[in-house]
Amino acid sequence: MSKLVEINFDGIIGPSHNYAGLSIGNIASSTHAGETAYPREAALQGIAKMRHNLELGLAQGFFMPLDRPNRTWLEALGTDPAHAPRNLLANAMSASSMWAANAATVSPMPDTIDGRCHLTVANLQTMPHRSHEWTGTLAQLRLAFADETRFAVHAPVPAPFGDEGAANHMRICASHDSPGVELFIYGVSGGPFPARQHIEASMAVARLNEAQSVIFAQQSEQAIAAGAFHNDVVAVANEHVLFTHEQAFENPTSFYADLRDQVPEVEIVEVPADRVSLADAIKSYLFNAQLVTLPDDAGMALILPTEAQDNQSVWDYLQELIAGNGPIRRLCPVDVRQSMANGGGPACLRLRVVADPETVDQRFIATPEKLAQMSDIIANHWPETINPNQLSNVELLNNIRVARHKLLEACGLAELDR
Ligand code: SUG
Repeated sequence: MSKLVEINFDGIIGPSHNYAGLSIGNIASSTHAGETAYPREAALQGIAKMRHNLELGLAQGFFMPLDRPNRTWLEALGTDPAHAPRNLLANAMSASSMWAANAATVSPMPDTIDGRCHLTVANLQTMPHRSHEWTGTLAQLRLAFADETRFAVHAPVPAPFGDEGAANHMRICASHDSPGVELFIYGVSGGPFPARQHIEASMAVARLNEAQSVIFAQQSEQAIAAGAFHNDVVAVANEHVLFTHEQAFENPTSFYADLRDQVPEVEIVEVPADRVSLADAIKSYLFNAQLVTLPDDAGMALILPTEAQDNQSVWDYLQELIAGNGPIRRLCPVDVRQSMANGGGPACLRLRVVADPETVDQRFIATPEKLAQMSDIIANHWPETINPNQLSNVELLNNIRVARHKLLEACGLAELDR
């Protein structure tokens, strides 16, 4: 019998991780532009998060880093790593596929018309460095979810309709294995910053994914302008709980009313702006937590970045939250500082797929042994540091390629090497 559980697939932080400041509207990315990055430490932080989640009794998967620099993309632009202008090379080098929440939008079996789990790969077309991720992501998802009796993997919706995947999508349901209402959060305007998720794309994804119950809600302009370039920076949902900042949505009253109408048991935990300002929410990434259901009826936990602990008003609020009688019972800070410095918290690093783990290609499912093996490869082959002014260094480019290849081979996934 099939057992549907939530599996978190984390993007392994690739050996080309660097801070080139490519994401306008992402304050962390702009703030850390030009700094030296630590790819080895970054990837080991990611592995430690996965290990932590396995130890909590959660199902865990992973995706491989993509081949960077993306030579095919540079070739289509009439150049190559040796000749590309600095800015193009930086765009080709980004390890941004680590943020698997942007890989695809997932509508699991209980939500869909044909009873299959649908995944639509995101086009990420607003940001040049992310716009060429989808080819590698599509190839990988087609491998991981190859069983067409249970999964349907769709190519991205076409430009110019921007789609950022699961970072702008949530699902509210009684339990993971029961039918849910899918929430598609789009942006219209972000003041000085782009609204990356377009409503046309959200609607197309809902159709492709055959989602039966849907609500489309607008992300607040104020939130995007304050640096919430994705909705998952200001809201997160798990089963019947929506944990959100007061200023996340443009019309919260009508959105909450729709939601309560469709799912009467929904519990909305709204954090008031006078307790945690939008600025503190974005700096601490408290909503970019993984809100998970712990096994053995232990309630829900927030797997948060340690930055949330460092912020007094955020941490005070969270202490009160778990002391109360609400559904969130436990706080688990994790150190993903290398990813955070590029605007990616614990929730950005994972794609949630509700499925029976046995129906997924086992090469993508984590075990403690595999994580240990991956840690060894990372410790031995990932560059220790990368500064963005080194990106054209031939030896570095070669090391990055070899490092990824070693990981693919160890995981039996060398066929992903193009
Ligand atoms: O798209 N940062 C990513 C962070 C994505 C976070 N994901 C979610 N919120 N789900 C982005 O802005 C920085 C790259 C650079 O500057 O080199 C970057 O792409």
